[in-house]
Amino acid sequence: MTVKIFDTPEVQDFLNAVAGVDQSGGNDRAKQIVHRLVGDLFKLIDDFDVTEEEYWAGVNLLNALGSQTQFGLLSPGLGFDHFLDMRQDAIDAEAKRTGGTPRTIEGPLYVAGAPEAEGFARMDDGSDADGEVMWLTGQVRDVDGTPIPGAKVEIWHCNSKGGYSFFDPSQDEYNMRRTIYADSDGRYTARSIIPSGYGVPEGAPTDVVLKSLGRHGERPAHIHYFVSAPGHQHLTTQINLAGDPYTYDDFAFATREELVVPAERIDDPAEIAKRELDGPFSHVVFDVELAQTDAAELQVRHARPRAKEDDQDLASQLAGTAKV
Ligand code: MBD
Ligand code: FE
Repeated sequence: MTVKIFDTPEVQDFLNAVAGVDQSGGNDRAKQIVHRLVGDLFKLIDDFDVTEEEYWAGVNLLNALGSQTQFGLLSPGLGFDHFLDMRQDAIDAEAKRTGGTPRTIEGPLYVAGAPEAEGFARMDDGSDADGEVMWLTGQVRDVDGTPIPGAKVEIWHCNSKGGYSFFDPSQDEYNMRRTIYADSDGRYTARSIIPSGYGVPEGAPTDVVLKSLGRHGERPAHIHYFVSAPGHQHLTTQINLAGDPYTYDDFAFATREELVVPAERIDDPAEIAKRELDGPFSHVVFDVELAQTDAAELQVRHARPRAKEDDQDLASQLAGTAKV
């Protein structure tokens, strides 16, 4: 087909009308972005001769994604979360805010309001019979190596089946979610279980998109962190456990070399007894370095709809309904 209408004055005028360019009300940035976004899609329809069937199948897919609150899941799958990280890295580099543990994506499964502890917390409720005990510890320091006592370390991860509490209603509230304030030496320690990898639910709209691209929806075993302290840049990151088949093949593109951490199996009875455990465990060490900053807005996590973050906010409540 040779029909190409995008560059005609009729379509360009139409696009301006669609984006409210000729209206006095509304928001200028919204107009500019909608003009660009809709224009790019009009052009794409023209260039690829998108059929009516294809267009309405696309609309249906968007409805399916929305009805299951899966855009927060598709977003990392299509690389948007990592692309935003690449941009933040470049923004930091331009501002000469270098050093510190690298950031990587938050993902859609954080839940605000986890129980708080000082120095040490047990994160799992003991109900996961397949879970192998994990002893997770590290020190929070600034980029000069000085420990940061009282640093706030928020940790969340899934169980041995890949399920996250809250989103997986079979688990207790806040299972494997804790906030630990680092001790006087900047150290935090958690007893938990080794998480398994995560897989996008089979047949879900996100899975449909990935399959159409010949891609899988698997993530390696990983543990999420928010780390913050006054005078330091807030860090959103994750560790990926070494040796997982998906460590370097993450559908969410979150793996960074510096964040791949081994889980070391320990069966020395003295080490077991020291931690008051019943048997062998896996030791995971993750030290964190935070960049310094005086800018208050860089010391806190950016706003985003998050489960239980704000019970007055509908977007926050909606984030908790994700079928993930
Ligand atoms: C996860 O556990 C996750 O961390 C991301 C980014 C996407 C889906 C599930
Ligand atoms: Fe995750």
